[in-house]
Formats: sequence, C-alpha cells, structure tokens
Amino acid sequence: MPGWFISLEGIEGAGKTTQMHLLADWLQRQGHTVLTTWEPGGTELGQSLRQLLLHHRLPHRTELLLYAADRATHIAEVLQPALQTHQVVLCDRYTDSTVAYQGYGRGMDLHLIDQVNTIATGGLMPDLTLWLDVPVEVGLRRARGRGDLNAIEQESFAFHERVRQGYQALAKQYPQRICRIDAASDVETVFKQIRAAIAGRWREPASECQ
Ligand code: Z5A
Repeated sequence: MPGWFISLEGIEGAGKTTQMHLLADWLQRQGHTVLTTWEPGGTELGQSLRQLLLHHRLPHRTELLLYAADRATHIAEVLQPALQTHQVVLCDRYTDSTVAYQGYGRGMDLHLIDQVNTIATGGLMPDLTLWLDVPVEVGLRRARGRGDLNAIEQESFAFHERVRQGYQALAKQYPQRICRIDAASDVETVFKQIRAAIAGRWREPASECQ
C-alpha cells in the first residue's frame, strides 16, 4: 500500500485516541509502517499552539487561524514526509474538526472555514475518515470522567450537539471519504466496525461507507 492517510474524528470522548492505538497495532501486525499523530499539537510548534488553544478563550478568528497554523506545520513536518515514505498515517483530528467545531460549534462562516482549510492543507485530504459517532451525553460523560476540563470541554451541551450535527452534515456531503462508526458500544465492538470499514475500502477503494 502506498502512503495512506486516515483521520479519526468525533466529539470529545468518542474514543478516537483509544481506537487509533488499536488500529495502529492491528496495521503494524499486518506489516504496515504506521505513524500516529494528532491535531492540535503534532509538532513542537503545535504543542505551544495547543496550550494556547485549549487553555485560553480566544477570539473566534484567532482560534481558527491558530488551528490552521498548527495544521500547516503538521503537514509540512509530519504528514507529508510520512506519506512520501509510504507510511500509513493515523491522525487524531484534521480539517473536519475545524468545520465541526469552528463552523457548526462556534457558528463561523463555513465558506471562510473551507478557504482557511484549503490554505492550510494545500488540498491534502485523508483517503479515509473514521467518524466515531456517539451521543453527546455519552461522549461528555466519558471525557468528563477524566477530571480537568479544557476550554472546549467546558462549552455547553448545545455547543457539542451542534458539533455532532456538523459531523453528520460532513458525512452526508462526503460519503466516499467519511465512514460513520457507531462508537457508543464497547471498545471491541467499535474496533470491529473500524476493521470492517478499512477492509471494505481496501476491497473497493471508490465505495461509499454508508
Ligand atoms: N479542535 C478544534 O476545535 N478545531 C480543530 O480544527 C481541531 C481541534 C483540530 C482537542 O482536544 C480539541 O481541539 C477538541 C476539538 C478542538 N476539543 N476538545 N476538547 P483533545 O485532543 O485534547 O481532545 P479530544 O480529541 O476530544 O480527545 P478525547 O476527549 O480524549 O476524546 P477521544 O480521543 O475521542 O476519546 P479517548 O481518549 O479514546 O477516550 C475517552 C475516555 O473514554 C477514556 O477514558 C477511554 O478509556 C474511554 N473510552 C473510549 N472508548 C470507549 C468505549 N467504547 N466505551 C467506553 N469507554 C470508552
């Protein structure tokens, strides 16, 4: 397999990080070289941006541009080099997070967000996006069970509902790229769906997930 780019998306507590590590192990056991990474914060500069983004209340445009700066750096320093050397890249959040959180959550103009995403990515999009979908009450219960809440986790229930609706809209808009995974069940059941989605995509690269 040449370089393959898979992003994992969803609201807080959807299980992205848990599933990304299971998936990395599974792919490695099949002989693939796998890189796991995340946004915001997948580079040294990104770590500083992450601190600003998650621990301060910033004006919305500032927030949007900092996510874009994090992404442009991440692509140049991490994603492109890995894809060029034929690795499988698993990325915890990417451009769909910006659409869902800044667009649907914050209510920023979706066209503006697309423009900023295009500038940041130069058009690099995942081959496959696994959208781990959970009801907001389930995701927040899991995330809040861990203690300290960051600025976004402290947003209202309605904010997180809008974010989830953003993912629903994206999945409808890009059915070939985005696979909805029912992430409300136990870890192994969720992982089984992910393996099936990936196997389906390998068999039929142009197929729709839903
Ligand atoms: N953000 C943005 O606004 N715009 C952007 O463009 C980008 C990001 C790129 C990043 O935070 C924040 O940045 C994010 C959006 C914003 N919002 N917040 N906050 P983050 O990276 O720190 O947080 P996160 O991505 O939301 O991660 P998370 O809360 O850790 O969720 P997760 O990775 O999906 O879940 P997890 O860590 O795998 O699991 C959470 C807990 O649930 C943990 O205790 C697990 O053991 C448990 N878990 C996992 N799966 C299950 C199942 N299936 N059943 C039961 N329990 C489970």
